[in-house]
Amino acid sequence: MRCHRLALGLGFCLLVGTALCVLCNMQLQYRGERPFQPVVRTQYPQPKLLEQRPTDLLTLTPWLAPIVSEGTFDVELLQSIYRPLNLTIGLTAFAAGKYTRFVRRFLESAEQFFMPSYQVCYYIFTDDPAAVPWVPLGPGRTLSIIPIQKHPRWEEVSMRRMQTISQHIAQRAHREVDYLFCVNVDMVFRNHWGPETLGDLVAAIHPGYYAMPRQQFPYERRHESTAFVADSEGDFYYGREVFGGRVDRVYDFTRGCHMAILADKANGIVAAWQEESHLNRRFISHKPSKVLSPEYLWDHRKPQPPNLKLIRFSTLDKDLHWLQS
Ligand code: 48C
Repeated sequence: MRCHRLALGLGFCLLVGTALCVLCNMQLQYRGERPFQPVVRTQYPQPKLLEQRPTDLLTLTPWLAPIVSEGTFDVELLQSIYRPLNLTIGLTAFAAGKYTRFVRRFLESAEQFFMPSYQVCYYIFTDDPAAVPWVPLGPGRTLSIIPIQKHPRWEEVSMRRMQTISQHIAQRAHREVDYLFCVNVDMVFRNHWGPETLGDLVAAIHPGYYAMPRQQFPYERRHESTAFVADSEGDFYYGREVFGGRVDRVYDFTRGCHMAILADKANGIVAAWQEESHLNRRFISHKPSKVLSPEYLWDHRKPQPPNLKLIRFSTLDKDLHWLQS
């Protein structure tokens, strides 16, 4: 009798469940969203809770954001999930003054490694459009050269990036891309950079401070600055060379940083590491939903440590003497 009731109950639940699923899908379709798409490739290793990861690096932040490094994701599985979404990824870089000389190498390496087989919009901001070289691009990949004002001091170029990027998103990029990454131009892609990096708000751990206690991070420590960080605060020290996310989230982020920079300016203060200090302050209160390991932001002068399996994006050898002359 009890079994009979149980079977009836289960049958009823199944019926209601199916009806709810159909309704949900109808609602999703009604709102213009696609119902859940099954993953094309079904053969991939089972996730095992008790199995040690083949890496020494932390894989999850205390607020449950993934920390991306080699060995934490399956490239093919991610491709099968993200490729059908037909996403467009933006990539901004600034090339003012002598920094236009880095554009060719930057773009050529991006063509080789950055989101291959995706639609990509490169946005190069420059004060000298004629100096930006023509680089052959793959299908579905475009380059826009966006003129900016000349500034005599590099700190000014660097600081203005938050303002310029937020304005560019509001005016144009929000219509053209789904995700946007903002990176330094005097760097080069050296290995695959794919959909594992996509997230709502993405930060990259600075290669110089990943093994240090937070009290030693070069945060702005003066209370007068809006970038102030107390000794007891901070998660990772993030680099200004790489950040990104969903285009609307990058808008909020860059606009927030720009407002904080303006407030400091009004008080006659420039934060210790300019916009990097503001970026770090903001990532403490607006935590990134995905964190990139230093594989995605490396300093070529440092030897590759054993727990970094590969370097994907790193600084270039530069003639600093010539750049600063
Ligand atoms: O485009 C320029 N021109 C400059 O004269 C100085 C900096 N920049 C942009 O700012 C480049 O996109 C650089 O990658 C970026 C940040 N600059 C630096 O971090 C240099 N090491 C100073």
